[in-house]
Amino acid sequence: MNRTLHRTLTAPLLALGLVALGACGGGGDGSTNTVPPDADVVVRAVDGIAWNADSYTATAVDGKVKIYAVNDSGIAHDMYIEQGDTPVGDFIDLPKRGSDGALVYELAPGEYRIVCKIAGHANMDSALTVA
Ligand SMILES: [Cu+2]
Repeated sequence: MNRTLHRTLTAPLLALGLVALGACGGGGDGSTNTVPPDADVVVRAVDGIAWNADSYTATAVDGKVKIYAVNDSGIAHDMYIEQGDTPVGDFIDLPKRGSDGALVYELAPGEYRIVCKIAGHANMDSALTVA
């Protein structure tokens, strides 16, 4: 079912591959999107309606945490930071494979959640611990 998607991705992935080779040590697996070097947290939506980790950690700098999110899966997602059930700041829209975005959140040290609010995606609920 993803045949068209794969075909449209091949060319850009090949082009990006050259760039990514020079920037190893970033995220390891996943897409070849360029991760902002100053990102404190990298969150990847992966196949299986999941984030790529159950928990993430970050150290706030001046109360701020920069979160980069990228869609490495074949379906749409969005990424919200919540404290309890309360959204914090804006969300990052990840409508298709390769979609990405970065936002700076003002987060006091504590426990947060990284969630996707798309119907049926309740599994995408990971912990974010900010020190
Ligand atoms: Cu999702």
